[in-house]
Amino acid sequence: MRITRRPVTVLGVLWLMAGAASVARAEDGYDVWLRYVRVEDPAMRAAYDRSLTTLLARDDSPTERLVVAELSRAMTGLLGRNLVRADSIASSGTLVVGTPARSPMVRGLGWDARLAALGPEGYVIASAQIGDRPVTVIASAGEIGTLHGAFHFLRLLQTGRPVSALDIAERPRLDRRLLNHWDNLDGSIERGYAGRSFWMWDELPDHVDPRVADYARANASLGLNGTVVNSVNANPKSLRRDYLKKAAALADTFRPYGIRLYLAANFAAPKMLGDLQTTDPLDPAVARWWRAKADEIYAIIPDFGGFVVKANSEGQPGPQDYKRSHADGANVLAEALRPHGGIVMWRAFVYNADVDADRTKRAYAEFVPLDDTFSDNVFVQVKNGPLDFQPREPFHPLFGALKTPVMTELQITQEYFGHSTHMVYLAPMWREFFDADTFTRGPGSPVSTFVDGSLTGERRTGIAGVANTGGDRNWTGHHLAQANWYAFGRLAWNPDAGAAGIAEDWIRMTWSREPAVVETLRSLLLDSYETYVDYTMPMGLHHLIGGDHYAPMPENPDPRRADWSAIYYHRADASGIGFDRTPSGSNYVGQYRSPLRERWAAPSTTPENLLLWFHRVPWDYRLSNGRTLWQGLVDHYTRGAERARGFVARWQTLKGKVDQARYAAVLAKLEQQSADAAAWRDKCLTYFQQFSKRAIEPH
Ligand code: GCW
Repeated sequence: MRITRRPVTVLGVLWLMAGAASVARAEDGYDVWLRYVRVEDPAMRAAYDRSLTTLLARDDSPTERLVVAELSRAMTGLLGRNLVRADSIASSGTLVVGTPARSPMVRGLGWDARLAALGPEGYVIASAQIGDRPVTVIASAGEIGTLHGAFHFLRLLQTGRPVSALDIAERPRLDRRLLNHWDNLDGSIERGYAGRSFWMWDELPDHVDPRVADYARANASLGLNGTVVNSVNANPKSLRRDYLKKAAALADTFRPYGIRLYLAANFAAPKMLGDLQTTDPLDPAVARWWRAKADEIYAIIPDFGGFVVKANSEGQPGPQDYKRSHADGANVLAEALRPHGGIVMWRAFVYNADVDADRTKRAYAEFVPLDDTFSDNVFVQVKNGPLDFQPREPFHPLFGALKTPVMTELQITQEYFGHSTHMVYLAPMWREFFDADTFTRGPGSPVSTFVDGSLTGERRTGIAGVANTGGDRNWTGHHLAQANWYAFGRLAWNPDAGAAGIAEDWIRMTWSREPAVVETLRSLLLDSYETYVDYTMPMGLHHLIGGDHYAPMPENPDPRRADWSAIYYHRADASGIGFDRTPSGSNYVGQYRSPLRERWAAPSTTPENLLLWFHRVPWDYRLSNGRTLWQGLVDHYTRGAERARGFVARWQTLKGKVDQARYAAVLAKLEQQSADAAAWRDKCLTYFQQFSKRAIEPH
């Protein structure tokens, strides 16, 4: 390459200065929401300068070093200067960080009981007075809590919030907050749309890619505390000694960030790794194999979290291959992990078209009778809805039904949401899920209270998000899809957090604190979920896709299995459309408690956004707004496609207000989304019109 040096012109200098003052810094999305861009607002600057002069924190342990490094990086970015390190409180504006065990200053505050109540991951961030000096304290019973607290404190600065009169006490509402990676050992990622796996198995354990630490840092900033590094469609090799050593290198990198490593286990591993003739969970040799395997794992990874298992699901081996139950299967692994404190997350994503006329019923039918028979370190891992991460599903009837601890599974990667091409902010959907009333203890028993254990007094709680990250420079393919990783983490910490507030924090940290940017981008994000539902699968339609799970394919008659097709779900013909799940149909509604089962058994008392999920109705069925069902479908599809088109113009108002590189990348994605939305509308309406035989006349 030939490099020519050009003299710097006056114009060039002016341009550079203008650039420095605005947003021209080159951005590629790698820094996610931890960009630490200079605080420009003079009043804010002055306030932060007063509150933050000195840092009193130890850096003798790996986690302490991370805290100090993070604060230093952040202050250098946000304030343009580092804090002065001190070992006593010599000036106003000291930031004190630590645990009572390691910091005499924190111990001296007498907060031990309060900190203990918040647990080793929780923290207090408080303005306090030490001697006659005003200080800010970030304290926790555990070092990981100080890391979480530091990230929370930095969020306040990044989002432009005051830090002078703080009194924050936080503890995670859920105990286990995991990402599940569907990464294969060959580097491919099932349902991954952001490049290849960044674990780089081939290079492990000798070389750990620096991205692994950056990933752990991003997760720690959200308070996540675990990660399953391999796909639930598990290659048994991941349990082989050489792969365990590779996993250990990842675990070592995660550890100071408070993140534990878990693995997906293949149920047939005892056989497939070549040792045994059977994997029958009741065979003593099989139990011995798992015990030895667990002992081996903990010798290599002392804080190993446990196994997630996909068994007897979509062709995966499982205990039913030996006529044993899911509980028999889960328990043999659980007993092996028990002495070491590990858990089993046994997935409830099971269905069997040969048995059920409606596959959504299978998990409940299978697991409710087994409740009470699982070992106490088994969680049943349940997807938010009973089918498979569709744009809109009712909450899975196992929420509120099981006594066995439940691990909630959400999907962050946009398998059914336009992959990494469509902007769909998923927090509003997750909010809808958490807020849904299960009626487990009468009215006012939302899913969130079941998930966090407060409804039943359950202490064993957890949530897993199927990750949307990959080796793409910006991690998630679409710059705006980072918001879903972020939102998942915030909701895992507090499942009552609001979708709008999370979006606003994320925008301020990731894009800009300028009100026009915050407003525009927040409204775009918040509109995106319902818009996506409108132009793809409104009113409770589902699975109108083919093999790639991306393009509209309502005509899809999957020859492999009926319940992988689209026609099986919409059932459109001349008389109407929809899946009858009432007592006169599959009676899936019978799996819910009263009054839901009665309410959802009649079209008139079913929310219209789930109408065709529960009912088969004629094309002229009257909606609450007086339009017919057919007209309603036309309205939804039309509105969705129009809104998606409008996203482009709304985004264009941000030109020059956000950095050019990300601006252009997002614009290109939104243009594609707009075209795809029109295609969805046209494809679905013309397809269904063959049956409805009615005109396409939007309102
Ligand atoms: O969502 C579906 C996906 C499969 C996935 C499966 C599961 C990992 O299409 O790719 O397999 O669910 O959750 O097990």
